[in-house]
Amino acid sequence: MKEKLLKKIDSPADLRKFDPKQLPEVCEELREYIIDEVSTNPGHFGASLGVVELTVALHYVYKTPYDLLVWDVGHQAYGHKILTGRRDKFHTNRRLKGISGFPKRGESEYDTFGVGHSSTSISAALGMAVAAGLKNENDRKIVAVIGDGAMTGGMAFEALNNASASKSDLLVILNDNNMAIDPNTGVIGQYLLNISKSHTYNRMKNDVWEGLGKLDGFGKKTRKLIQKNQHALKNMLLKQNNLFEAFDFRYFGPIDGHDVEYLADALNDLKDIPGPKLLHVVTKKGKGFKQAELDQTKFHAPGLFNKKTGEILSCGCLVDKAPKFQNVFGETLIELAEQNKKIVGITPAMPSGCSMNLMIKQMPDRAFDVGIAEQHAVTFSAGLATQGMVPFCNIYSTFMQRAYDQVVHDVATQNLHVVFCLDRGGIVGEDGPTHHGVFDIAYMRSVPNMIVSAPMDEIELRNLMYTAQLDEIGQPFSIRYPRGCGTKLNWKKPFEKIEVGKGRKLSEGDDLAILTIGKTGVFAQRAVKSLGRKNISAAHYDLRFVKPLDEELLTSVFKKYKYILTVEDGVIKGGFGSAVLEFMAENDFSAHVKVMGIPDKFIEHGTPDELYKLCGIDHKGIAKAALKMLGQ
Ligand SMILES: Cc1ncc(C[n+]2csc(CCOP(=O)(O)OP(=O)(O)O)c2C)c(N)n1
Repeated sequence: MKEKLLKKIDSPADLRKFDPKQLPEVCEELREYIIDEVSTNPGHFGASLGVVELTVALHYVYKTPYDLLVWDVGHQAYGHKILTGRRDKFHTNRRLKGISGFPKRGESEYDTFGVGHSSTSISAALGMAVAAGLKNENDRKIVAVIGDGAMTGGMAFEALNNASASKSDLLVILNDNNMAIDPNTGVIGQYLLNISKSHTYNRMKNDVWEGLGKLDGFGKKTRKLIQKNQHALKNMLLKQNNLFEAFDFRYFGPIDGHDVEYLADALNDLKDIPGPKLLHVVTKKGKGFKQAELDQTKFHAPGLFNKKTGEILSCGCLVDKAPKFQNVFGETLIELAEQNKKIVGITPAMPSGCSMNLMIKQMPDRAFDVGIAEQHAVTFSAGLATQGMVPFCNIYSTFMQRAYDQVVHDVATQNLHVVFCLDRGGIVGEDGPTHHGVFDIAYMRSVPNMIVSAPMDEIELRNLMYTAQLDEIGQPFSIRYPRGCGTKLNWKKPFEKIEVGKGRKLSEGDDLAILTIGKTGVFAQRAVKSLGRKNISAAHYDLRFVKPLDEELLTSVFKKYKYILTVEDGVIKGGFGSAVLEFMAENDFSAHVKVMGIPDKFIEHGTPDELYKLCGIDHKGIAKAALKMLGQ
């Protein structure tokens, strides 16, 4: 790779030394750098490629870090990281002890706001803009960059609404690539496309835009006057027709997001325009890497790939050809929906991620991608359930945090039969603390009426899904399962009903009992074997349900064993182990109980194996804890 200019950029101040004419070359080098790095060290890909020019233009025009740049979601911020002093560390992206895959305040002064979850940028930037006003830092510029996908999240609109009331000096850049991870759903995407394509609209915009471009030659007063008049003109012409103008934002664009010099010019012009404004920038996700442009969903986060051919390399599962849990979910949902006409599927913008795309394709009128809108997804499911449908609402464990009130208020208080499928439960790995699904056991088990379950393997997942949709259930039922591949090669077995609240014994033993929930059962089985080699006989129970607990099973365990280990890949505080301890206390049992799980701190990024080990809940950690408990 040539990298002539890029290697001279150790901070945006270095970038600002270049002539505007050199910016296209910087972009070319930056793009190549991202391709080189992400093909060998996997991460998010297409989104960062799409904003190369925007990133360069922003750091060129604004005086970062004094001016504040807020990225939404943050998966598109690789170029930002590379330009802000992290070029040489970028090969550690998402690796244990390496830099984070998302902006993170502790990592750099250029990362103004920690992200990972969507649709937060306008709120955060507005907070910063208001703070700047209160501190009399009136020269400080605040910019939020938000994608068209993230714009479908309700929070973005809550922030727009509030920003218009506050009149703060804030620039929102709408990075419109007409895609989320999957194609955007709903009218917002279509609306943006319509604006971008409308000739009359663009002619009108250009007139206004050109006028603004000529303002430079005027004195301050005249400029203000012209701006005011143009705003009035724009208001008159556009207000009824433009969503953002209706929020009292001054709307500019749409402009080509891949013309870096033009972008820099436009940003320079906008810098001096006061109040809330929105610049609509049209980009292509995956820009500059053919395969990523062609298959934008696959190249959102493709894993390892060959940068010459674009071929995506295997996921590197330990168990050859074992299915991903998400695929078992996706295929099982269709099987169940074929048998039970009441079943509908709901996903907030993760159809490929959770494999509901299979049902959307096969049964388009019974499966819904509702946009990045977890809260709506849950209440929409609740509405469906009031009418006798059986919604399977699939939300990643971490994103369900957004919709907690909807779970409690709209589903649980009304005891509605909604099946929550929480994908990516437990440690998710390289995405790190914003994405680990470690709170769900605790947050679900504290909700009255909620059944809380976690399968240990794919067959259990199928059977729990089958059980959850039966009419006799009649209440909210949550099933959480992990990221990645399972262990069962032959998982497509006939459905079996699982009795709610019934665990199972997987190994007999005399010296201690290991109680697990979900995936940690697999680790425990390995631990049992290794303990066996040391002549320690450990019993292993997979509880399956955190709520209701299998009280009969627990009673027999507490009667027989003095030493008990509980293991979960969720937070220790308030989780499965806590439930077992509560049971012990309530029933006056006594035993040495060690609760193993995620400690009371945020777990950084790394591979799942590394992080499970770090938390001491992999098979070695479990065996070690057992030995220690037994004084060995
Ligand atoms: C609350 C929440 N839900 C879901 C996601 C998963 N997610 C990550 S990126 C993304 C799509 C974002 O689309 P857009 O904002 O248009 O950015 P693009 O990737 O197209 O640049 C989604 C759904 C998330 N990060 N946060």
